[in-house]
Amino acid sequence: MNEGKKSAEVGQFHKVGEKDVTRAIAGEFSEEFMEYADSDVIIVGGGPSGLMAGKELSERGHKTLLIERNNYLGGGFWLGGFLMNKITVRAPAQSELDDLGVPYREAAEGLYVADGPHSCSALIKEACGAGLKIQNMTKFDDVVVRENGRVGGIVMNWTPVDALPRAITCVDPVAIESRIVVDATGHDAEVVSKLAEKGVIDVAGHQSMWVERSENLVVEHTAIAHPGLVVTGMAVATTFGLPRMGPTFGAMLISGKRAADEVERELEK
Ligand code: 48F
Repeated sequence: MNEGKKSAEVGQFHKVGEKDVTRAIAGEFSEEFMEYADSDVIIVGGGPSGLMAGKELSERGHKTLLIERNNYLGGGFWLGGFLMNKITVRAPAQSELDDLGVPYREAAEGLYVADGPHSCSALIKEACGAGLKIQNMTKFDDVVVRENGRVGGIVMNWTPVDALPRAITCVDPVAIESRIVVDATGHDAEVVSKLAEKGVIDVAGHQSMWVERSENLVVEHTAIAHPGLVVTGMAVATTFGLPRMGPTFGAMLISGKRAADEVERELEK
């Protein structure tokens, strides 16, 4: 019998001190933090599009770090809409659920419905399994710029620090570098909007809902938004003034894949 299994069965855990637990966590975290302070790709936002882009890039061997402001990953993928935890995809995107091993049912011709928690956890598992590294509870604050305004990384701070009123604390953020940054922050398109604040880029704002058109358009427009910056998911609709789509997720998953292709083309230059 395997020794670990035997110990757990009899309730005898290995003797380890509190300091060992602390050192294990802090040591592992700082080693990874040091390593990924210089990445091939930084993805901002851990919703369906960011996770899919991260899974693809990691599978293809690119050193990729995903930043997420929340404790949890998944963004809007846990819930479909209106606090009802079923998600939909339109054909042909059910093949993405097949690839993730998620069961679904045909609700109407070409429209498939699946369980939100099952779909979201399967994507997270695949992304982490592919080697994607995650920095959660971390909020994107600003971009790092290089020659000709090219994006060369991000400025970030811990979410709890960022949430504190300035009157209580002022803690400078830190910056990390990458060859490409991906804006996967959903409706707010936070990275693109930060460049817009400085007058570097225009943000059109997304249009009213029109599911028939929006999914195709979001995938088609998934591209470089500015040198060094690729945009994916709902951030594409906000950047380029496309209609929103509501609780259907096929375009988010396929846009994430397309973003990975765009990033790869840039990395090869
Ligand atoms: O919103 P979100 O799920 O974006 P997405 O991948 O998918 C959109 C759909 O969920 C849905 C839809 C179409 O089906 O309309 O809304 O485009 O995930 C965005 C993630 O980015 C994180 C946020 O917490 C969420 O998990 N995020 C947003 N701003 C920041 C951030 C920030 N400043 N720093 C770090 N993470």
